[in-house]
Amino acid sequence: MTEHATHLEYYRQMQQIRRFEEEAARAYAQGKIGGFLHLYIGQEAIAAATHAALQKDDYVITTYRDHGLALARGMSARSAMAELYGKVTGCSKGLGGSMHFFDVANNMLGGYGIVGGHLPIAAGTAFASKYRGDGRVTFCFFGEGAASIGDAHEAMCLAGLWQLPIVFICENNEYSMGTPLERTLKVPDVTARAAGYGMASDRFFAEHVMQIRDRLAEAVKRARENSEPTLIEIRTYRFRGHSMSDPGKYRTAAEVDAKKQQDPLLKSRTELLAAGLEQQLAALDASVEEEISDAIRFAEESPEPGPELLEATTYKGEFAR
Ligand SMILES: Cc1ncc(C[n+]2csc(CCOP(=O)(O)OP(=O)(O)O)c2C)c(N)n1
Repeated sequence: MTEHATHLEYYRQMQQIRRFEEEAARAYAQGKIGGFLHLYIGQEAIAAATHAALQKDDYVITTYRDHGLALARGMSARSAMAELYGKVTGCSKGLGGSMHFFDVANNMLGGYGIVGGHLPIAAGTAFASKYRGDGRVTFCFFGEGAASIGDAHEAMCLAGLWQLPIVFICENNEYSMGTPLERTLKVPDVTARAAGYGMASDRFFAEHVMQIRDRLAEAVKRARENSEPTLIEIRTYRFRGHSMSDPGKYRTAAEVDAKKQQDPLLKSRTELLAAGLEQQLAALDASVEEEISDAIRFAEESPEPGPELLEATTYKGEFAR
């Protein structure tokens, strides 16, 4: 594949996530989606780069801000949107909602609402891979607000001690809800901790989808070939509030506008336009619009889960798919 064709593919992925979430936000405002809704808008390049850096059977585990990574791993927009709508056709049969996306077929193992609580689970999947010798790599995402949670420390201690094939990725979007990072971290460099865990580390700003892919690929190689863990901190920014109920009063419009100028999705679009790929971009944009409209239609027309799911999902563990 040429460099342009690859870039176009990543662009489509980022655009799909952006448009999916913009329409989800609209449906939420219309009262069609309940519960929480944490948008990933501004951070899409990390999801697209993740998928590019990983193989199909590698594991991804993340926080409640999970739509982008799920879509990038291959979850259909239909399944994702139906989950937001609480419909039985959703990835978690409409019982989980926005924070609890799960997709066994694509090795996307959640979607967790407890800050930092999923890091030990990720260490567990990486331990299983090492034990089985299956060559899989686990990617575990969390925010800088989770970096000081006890579970995060325990998971990283064990990953370093046992040299697990895992990459811990702190998506530092500068705020934990409304709290800026200088009020949650005495040492703002999260990767300074890697030495204490006996791990390699990397730290960079999310500037371009290709750059992120290449930096992630270095850590994947370390994990896959040598079973060595890595702690990565990616500086990024969310353009929307923490969740839909966040009025965002803790930051100025000027700050958000300045960050939007550095939007990796916008950067890719500008570059692809400069390369003369206007027609290809228009075709991709149109196909994304069609996909998202179809997902909304599908979600709206799907039935809600019924009481027959109660037993199966509570007692028998037949829920996996
Ligand atoms: C153990 C725990 N404490 C508090 C909360 C409430 N809470 C939800 S999100 C959040 C902020 C987390 O920020 P960060 O880790 O930086 O991730 P981001 O939302 O920025 O992606 C908090 C405190 C929670 N869900 N779990």
